[in-house]
Amino acid sequence: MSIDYSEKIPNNVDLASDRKLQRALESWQPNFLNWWVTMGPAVPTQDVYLRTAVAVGREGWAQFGHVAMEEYRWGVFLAERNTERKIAFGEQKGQPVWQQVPGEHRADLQRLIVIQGDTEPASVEQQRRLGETAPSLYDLRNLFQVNVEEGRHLWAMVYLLHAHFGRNGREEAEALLQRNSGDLDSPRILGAFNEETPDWLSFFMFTYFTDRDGKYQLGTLKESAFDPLSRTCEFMLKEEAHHMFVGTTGIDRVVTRTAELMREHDTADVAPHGGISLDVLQKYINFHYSVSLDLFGSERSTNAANYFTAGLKGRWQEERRRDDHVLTEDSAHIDVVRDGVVTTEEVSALIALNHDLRTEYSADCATGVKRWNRVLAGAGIDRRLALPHVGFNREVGLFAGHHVTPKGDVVGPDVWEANKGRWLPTEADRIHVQSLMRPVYEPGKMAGWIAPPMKGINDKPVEYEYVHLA
Ligand code: BYC
Repeated sequence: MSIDYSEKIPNNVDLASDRKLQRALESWQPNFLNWWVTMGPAVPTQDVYLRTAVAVGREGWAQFGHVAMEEYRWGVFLAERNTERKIAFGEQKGQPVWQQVPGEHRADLQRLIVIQGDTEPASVEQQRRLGETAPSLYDLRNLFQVNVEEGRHLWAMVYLLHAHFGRNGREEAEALLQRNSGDLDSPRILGAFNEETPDWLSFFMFTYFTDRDGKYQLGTLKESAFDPLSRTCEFMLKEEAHHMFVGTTGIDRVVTRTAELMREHDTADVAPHGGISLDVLQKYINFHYSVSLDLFGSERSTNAANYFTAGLKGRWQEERRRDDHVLTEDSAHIDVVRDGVVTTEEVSALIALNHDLRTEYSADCATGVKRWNRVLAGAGIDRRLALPHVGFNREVGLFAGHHVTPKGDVVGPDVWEANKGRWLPTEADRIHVQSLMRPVYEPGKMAGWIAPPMKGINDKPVEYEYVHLA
């Protein structure tokens, strides 16, 4: 079914045929719009060149055009239903997927949907003020694109809560607008979503590392036996790809500019020349990667085992795995700290599913680092960037409570304290990065700490007027 934009809430779920649900969502809509105005992008615009979903099929699913933010339309879009779809894993493997929530899995499914839903508006809140210091109109446009789509992903989860979880679901949908990133009394659920995104380097790191957790978590929920959840995640993943593109190419461009400045001035200390040094970039990588690893939960998790066995949450690319998809007989190795060193421990594969997902994620993160190092090599610079050890700076899981260096050595609190400033951004680093954040709003112009992108959006030139400011 195509998307009907003449409706108050554009959708491809035939909302008009369910008056009660339609009314419930229409009564949530003003609260969402109010949240967007108070917590969404702070910079006033006339219009922004945005991608809007117009269909859910493979080809031509989106259209581009300048849109006034007051007229932007968020809607409910699910990937097409496959009536043959069967559960791919767990104890009900091979049975038809569920169109309704089974009573026994109601609480767990609701929890997963609420956690997923909570991250979406959180990221918009974290990024609220970035528009005031965008390095170019191209980047400002990308920020809006990411933000409107995170807003739509919130709609996706709210639709599921309203359509399938009754009064409880409606209450949770309200609560999604009431918790706020960093709020002391009512914070967002997961740690990384209460951290600030105070500057554009943090934004690119966030879209590279934290949005990538989104990709992996959505990938596992796309496998879910609860078909509406699966279909909504499938479509969300389509939109998500651009968010990671923003992160990958954003960091590419910072590395490129840093390399240029290093060569031009023959020094690694590019700060006096308006750049971001490789040392600082490495520290930001260390921070954002470690905080994002915490989002995978504990390496040893009975929750994860139960979700899998019940069919609620699968593995990354479940259907491509060559095993029985039930895993009751399988084992896996996870990293643990024992007797002051990092070692591995054999556990049941089911218990290790968060670890499995995290490992897939880490391998994906490494591809970006390779890219950035190619930029450095191409510029004739010997220094390389690297991901820190998975145990570094962790607050969730088996490494929490241990001090692990970026190289993977377990150290005492004294060594940690003495070296923390070499491994993680210091106040001085953040102040320096902040000092570079000056808005550049002239079409085609770039801030001095970042190289221009290779090309513009949707075949438009880089100097295209992507945003008309108010
Ligand atoms: N912070 O068995 P455990 C995205 C709690 S990002 C605080 O280890 P489980 C996006 C946990 O609740 C993707 N608490 O974990 C990106 C449990 O508490 P209870 C978001 C945490 O349940 C950028 C206890 O610790 N989606 O989309 O297997 C921009 C032990 O839990 C944390 C999802 O996460 C934490 N980090 O796994 C926009 C998918 N981690 O119940 C968007 C849905 C764990 O004992 N969520 N705890 O009191 C899940 O699949 C899982 O709930 C988790 C945790 C992966 C988060």
